[in-house]
Amino acid sequence: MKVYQTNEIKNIAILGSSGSGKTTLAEDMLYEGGVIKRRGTVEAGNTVSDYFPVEKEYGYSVFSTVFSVEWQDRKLNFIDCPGADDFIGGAVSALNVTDTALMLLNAQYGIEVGTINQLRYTEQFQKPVIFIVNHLDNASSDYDGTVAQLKDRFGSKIVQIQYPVNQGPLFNAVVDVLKMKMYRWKPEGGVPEVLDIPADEADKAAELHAALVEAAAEHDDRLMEKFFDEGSLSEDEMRSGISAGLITRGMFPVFCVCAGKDMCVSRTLEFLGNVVPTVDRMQYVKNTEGKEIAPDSNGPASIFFFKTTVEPHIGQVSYFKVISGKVKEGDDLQNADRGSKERIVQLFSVAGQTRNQVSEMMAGDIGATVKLKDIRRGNTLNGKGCDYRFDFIKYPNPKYRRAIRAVNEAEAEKMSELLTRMREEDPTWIVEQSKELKQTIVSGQGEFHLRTLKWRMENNEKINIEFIEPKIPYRETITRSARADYRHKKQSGGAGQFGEVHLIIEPYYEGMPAPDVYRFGNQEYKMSVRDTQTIDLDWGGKLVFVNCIVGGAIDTRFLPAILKGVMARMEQGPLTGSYARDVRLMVYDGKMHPVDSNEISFMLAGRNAFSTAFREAGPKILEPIYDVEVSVPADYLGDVMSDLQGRRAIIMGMNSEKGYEKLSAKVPLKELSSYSTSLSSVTGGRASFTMKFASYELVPADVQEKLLKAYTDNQEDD
Ligand SMILES: Nc1nc2c(ncn2[C@@H]2O[C@H](COP(=O)(O)OP(=O)(O)OP(=O)(O)O)[C@@H](O)[C@H]2O)c(=O)[nH]1
Ligand SMILES: [Mg+2]
Repeated sequence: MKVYQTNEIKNIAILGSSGSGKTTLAEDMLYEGGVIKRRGTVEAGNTVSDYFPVEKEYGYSVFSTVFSVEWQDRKLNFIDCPGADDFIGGAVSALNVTDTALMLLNAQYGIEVGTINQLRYTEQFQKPVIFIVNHLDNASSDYDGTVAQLKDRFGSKIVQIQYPVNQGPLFNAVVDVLKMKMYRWKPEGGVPEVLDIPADEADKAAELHAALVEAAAEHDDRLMEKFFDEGSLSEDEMRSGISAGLITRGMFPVFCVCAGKDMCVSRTLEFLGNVVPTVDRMQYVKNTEGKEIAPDSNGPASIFFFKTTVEPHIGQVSYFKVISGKVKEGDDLQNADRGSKERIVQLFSVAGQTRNQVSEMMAGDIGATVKLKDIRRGNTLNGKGCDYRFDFIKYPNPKYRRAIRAVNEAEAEKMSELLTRMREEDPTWIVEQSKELKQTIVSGQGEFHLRTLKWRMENNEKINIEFIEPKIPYRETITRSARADYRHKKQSGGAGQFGEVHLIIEPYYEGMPAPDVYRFGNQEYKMSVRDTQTIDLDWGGKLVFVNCIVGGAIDTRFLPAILKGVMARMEQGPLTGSYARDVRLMVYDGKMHPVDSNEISFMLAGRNAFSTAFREAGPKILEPIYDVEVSVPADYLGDVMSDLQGRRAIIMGMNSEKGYEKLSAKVPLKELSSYSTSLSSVTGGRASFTMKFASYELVPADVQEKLLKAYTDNQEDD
């Protein structure tokens, strides 16, 4: 492949709901571009994309696939992205290194929840979008209904470049109102006949052509003037107007294809080659210092790695975009994130797992390399005198978690190594060795997501794993003040131990007044504060430890031991062994023994006095509450709401978004364990949700009771 200059390169993400036909379209483009001689099919498992065993097994994309097509002296770099919500990570990475999004729509279903989710990202990243309506050969194909949904959502920005003359199993013709021609295919697809528009289509074509001319003129003052003067534009002028409209997201063109039969794909490639903006015309990325970095091949060399995979017989393949400068084989570069040095041994332009060697790549280009020693996804390699770093890719929060363990304990370590590697390949995996829950927790985007991990572990790596219910990171706290004292005494031969601690505890809250007078029974305790230590607990919340000892009742050198004892109890709360938080504790009295008092004595006395007081202080369990946002078609709203209410959810609000309702609620994590699966079954996969940790709140009394009982039962079993 020749070396392409920045103004000859276009980077395009292929998006759309699962099953909309992205991988099939990619196959057609590779075929039309002469990269492959025969088209594979997803069913046969022989497409260029979807080459991982798990993708062939499941019949849908799990990872994004990079491929390039040379078209009319342009290099079109495509990234075929998974459409399933669970694999959204691939689309998020792709959108951050490409400039234009092709959004496929399945003409049977129109705008789906998957479409809406991905549209949100194109909006968030302000990417130009071209809509491609596919599956036109399907009996229930409804092109006009789909366009109507688009217009309902985007109004006059939706401009048809083509429309199908017929639909369903006999679909074979499209009218293109930019070229003002009709394209007709033989039933098996392939090279179309290019015909004049037949009379019975003339009016509709003319009307849509006029709308296209007007829309194209709108995005360029010079064209607008010409349009007002002459009422028309040339094809090239229309192209430049459309291109301008694309860049500003002022226009969303609509195309038709039948990817299944490779119909109208070469026409789409032609449009991409002619009209879609090249890298140099797009918004520049910003480095971590907020500086805009122009895709200038004469600039300093800087390449950003957005994807890595591990492939049989070659190991890690690292995919990058040349952000600035150029990269050549043999270059020595510095890893800006890890400080290590790397030599670029080989450079490739790729088509799935096929790699074509190239000698050099210019700013804006997307390629791959192998045999790097120490690269991670998100790293940047720079040439001499360049220290750019980039962190512009933000992945969505996880929404499905499970504890994972190797069926065969002996394989636990290998399993952890593999988890680290898989997280490297898919950034939406979060793997946490939880010291608190004593579990390895994997969090991902959904049940499918985890199922693919299991499949890959068992089939590719031959390690059997099982998912178990993850424990909930509960917290404990107190709701009123309490006093307790404890004497630890061991004086039966050998080194004696003696320590006595008197303390008062109360719930801690920000801005509370200094400790003063406390009344328990008919006794009053006046605190005189000597010293206060405020501890930000690793698990959230605070412990405020106040020395109110008077008259040297306890020597200050024993206070750290008392605190240590209290912290031991904070780490393993008296109720259910969960972390405790938000307590203020005043040590106000005690006793020492001149010989037998030592650290261990006061550590134990402190811990036990604290436990006693804690149990007296109206102890409560707190549970993690998450903010959940569900996007659901209006007709499923009722079911989704009652399902949420069955999960102790508090509905916070609702707003409509074009046929979709956006519901926000506060839901206990405990109730969200398999929410993604049940939401999908309640709505037939037509809804999606996000979740984010919000706060810790007291559990209801009945839940507390159940948790206490479960804990005691567990203790007895041990
Ligand atoms: N009838 C018909 N089937 C199609 C067409 N395009 C794709 N398909 C079929 O639809 C199914 C899904 O196609 P894919 O290309 O895997 O869809 P995708 O968008 O990549 O799906 P994900 O990878 O899950 O996001 C496959 O069985 C294809 O053969 C089409 O134009 N007509
Ligand atoms: Mg696919």
